[in-house]
Amino acid sequence: MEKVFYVTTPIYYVNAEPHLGHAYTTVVADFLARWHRLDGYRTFFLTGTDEHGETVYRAAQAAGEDPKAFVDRVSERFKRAWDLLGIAYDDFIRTTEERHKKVVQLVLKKVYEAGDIYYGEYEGLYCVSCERFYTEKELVEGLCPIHGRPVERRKEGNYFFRMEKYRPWLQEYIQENPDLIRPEGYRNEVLAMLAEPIGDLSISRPKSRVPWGIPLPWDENHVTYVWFDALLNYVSALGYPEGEAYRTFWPHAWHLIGKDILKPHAVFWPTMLKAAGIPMYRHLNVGGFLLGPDGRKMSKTLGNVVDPFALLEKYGRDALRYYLLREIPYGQDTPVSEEALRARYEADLADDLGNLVQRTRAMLFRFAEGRIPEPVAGEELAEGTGLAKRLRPLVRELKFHVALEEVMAYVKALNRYINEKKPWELFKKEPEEARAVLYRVVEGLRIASILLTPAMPDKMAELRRALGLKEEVGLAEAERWGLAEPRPIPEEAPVLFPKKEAKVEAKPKEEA
Ligand code: ME8
Repeated sequence: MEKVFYVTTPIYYVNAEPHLGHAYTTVVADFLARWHRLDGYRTFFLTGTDEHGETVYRAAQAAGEDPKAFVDRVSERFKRAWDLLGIAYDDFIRTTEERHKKVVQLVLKKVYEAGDIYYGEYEGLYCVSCERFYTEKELVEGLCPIHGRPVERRKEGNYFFRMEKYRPWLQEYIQENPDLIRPEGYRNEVLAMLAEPIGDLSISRPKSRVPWGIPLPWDENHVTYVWFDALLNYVSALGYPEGEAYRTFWPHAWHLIGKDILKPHAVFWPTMLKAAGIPMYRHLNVGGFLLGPDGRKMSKTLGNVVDPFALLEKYGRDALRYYLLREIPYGQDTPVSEEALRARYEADLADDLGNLVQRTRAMLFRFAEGRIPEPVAGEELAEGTGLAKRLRPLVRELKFHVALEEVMAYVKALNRYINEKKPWELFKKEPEEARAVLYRVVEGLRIASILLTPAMPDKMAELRRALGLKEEVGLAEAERWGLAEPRPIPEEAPVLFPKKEAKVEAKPKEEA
């Protein structure tokens, strides 16, 4: 079977600046995309911005800007953040683009003509920040469970999608595909939701109240509800229904989301797909929340966000990427702070990995004439060639923190190997043996650098340059021993992870 991989992030609302929570989900997607590319998969990585809906419209009004000018400006901020983080997406979709609007209208028409959309009156409790209605039961002490804000009682004429009709099908589908929603806790949450009626979904808003959205093809007085619009980005970007990319990648789709948007992705989206005759996605991967300095979900509404731009400037993109992937067990709520980032930086990156490169280079100059020595068999360090095989399932099961821990344990083993073999003593009596030890360490670093590339693409390229290794092309090269060729290493190389001087705390944004 051809190896194909399609990964998506949520498309982010452009009502405020990107923060570390958005960065996290996007870094995970980028890591997965790079990992699969390195492993020979045909890969497509999609991200983008969600630009319609009431929240965005109100944010534009509050900024005193025309909505289109506003979304253009904020969408650029997301692009800029992703550039700074080294996010190598294949496409960036914006829901205000023609290519997307066309698909939303096509799907609406299809579902309408099939009789799954009807007109009715809706009354309920609405959270404007979430862009959704809540039932009494879902509220926490009468407030929105996500934002802790009062909800509004609303009544209006809407078009409805017959979502309830598809509940038995969806229940069965999730039962039969136990790995559809991961980690498992979230799958159980969804099954619990589906154990009771889910009702029909209001999919339109009167234009008189929300003039910012995609008009319904059969009724110009209504615009499409932002979720019915936004979810379709995952297929519109691939050129649904005819596109070659759609046919190739859609059957392999992995969605990455935060748990705040579980219901739209696990309930609305599958029933929409079913009604439109589009096959299901392959996996819904659900991340937990990054918690702010106050221990609550980091969110722009709560004002406790950590600014990724400041951390990027101070620690560099690869250290930030590494920290997020290494520290956060995927799916679990995890506190994040500059202090913890700094601790990882110093221990894992500067002391273990960076220092290993420095001392290896120094010894190559002292004992091997500044060259990679002649290849020799691997001894115990050859176990590094088995790492790729161990990491593949860990990555596919979203255990990134364990995968990175394994590679870093190997890096520690390389340091220990040097300490035990003491090339500086060996060199006096058995210079050949000293060079053999150094060769093994260089090989170990070559292997580790390949495995760490999806997390730290720039630094690992730098590491290979510092050791005179050639650019690697695939994970397969991490599975073979002895590929480092005897040749000179560069005289000069920058320190990979310089130690940081001053200690500064990450502050909530408004204080920064
Ligand atoms: O919900 N911890 O957009 P959004 C971890 N437009 N992840 C976090 C986070 C946190 N504290 N805060 C945000 C929307 N995220 C819709 C999506 S998709 C068709 C439409 C991440 O800007 C996480 O991935 O509110 C979450 O699901 C997403 O940002 C929500 O981004």
